Amino acid sequence: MRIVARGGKIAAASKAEGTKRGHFTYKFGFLSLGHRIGTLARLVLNVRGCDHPRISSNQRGVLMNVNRTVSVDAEPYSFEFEPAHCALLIIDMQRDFLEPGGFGEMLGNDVSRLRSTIEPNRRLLAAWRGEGLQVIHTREGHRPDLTDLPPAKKARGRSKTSIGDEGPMGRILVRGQPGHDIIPELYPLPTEPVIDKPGKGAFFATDLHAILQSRGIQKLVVTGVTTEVCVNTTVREANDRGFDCLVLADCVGSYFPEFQEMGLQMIKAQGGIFGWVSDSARMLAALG
Ligand code: C5J
Repeated sequence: MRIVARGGKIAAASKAEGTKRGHFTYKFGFLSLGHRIGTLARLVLNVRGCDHPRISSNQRGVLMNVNRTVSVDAEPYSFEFEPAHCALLIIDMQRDFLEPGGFGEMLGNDVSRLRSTIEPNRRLLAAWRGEGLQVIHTREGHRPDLTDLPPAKKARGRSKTSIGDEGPMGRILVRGQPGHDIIPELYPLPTEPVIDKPGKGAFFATDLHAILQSRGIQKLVVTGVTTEVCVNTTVREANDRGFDCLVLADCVGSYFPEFQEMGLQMIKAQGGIFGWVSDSARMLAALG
């Protein structure tokens, strides 16, 4: 068992098996000394009656101070957040939008423009999960009976094959179909909420707002696709509801380079009219 104090983090790591040093075993019954110290630290740090944990335990058993302030280099100026009150919101990283042979490609789009976001998202997600922080995923799609699909959305585009029809990966943007699911590289953990949204914005006709409020989330780090459609719509909805959003440029993608550029410009313009823009390298550096 080792206890490490590093920067803003309080770390306690213990081996699953009792660790023997000479003849002394640090494991007592079914609780290791590491667990006991972690519990004590939680009690001490929560003594002021905070609703949300002041420390959290990540997947490596590391206890980190999630109430420290993290400052990320961003435009138009630094984005600051307390990890306990900030969630990573990953928008619509679905097979039909990103995979070759899916609905996006069927419409004539170059999916490689979206696929370039997978690796930065994967690294960010691993680091975020590693710190024990909150992750929420969204998927755009509809009920199998299409009762939540507005006729206007169905008709838009005048495409021969549209939402609800049989597509290359099952019925297009219908919940439960293979193409509607999230790509394997970023697949949600069972503990991570998945918001099924019928619209472009993640707040419209969903329980996202209630989830954020119940978890004490005030700030969002937003990634996913597409930059100018569901990412922008969600950031604007969040902004109007009082949330601060940071968008990571290399973790959001568009089929159209000019929309990628302008979609990000529009968020950070006028002193951050909708939010902040940075990238995954600067976020990872800030997480430390
Ligand atoms: C689109 C989305 N582009 N997730 N959906 O239709 O941005």
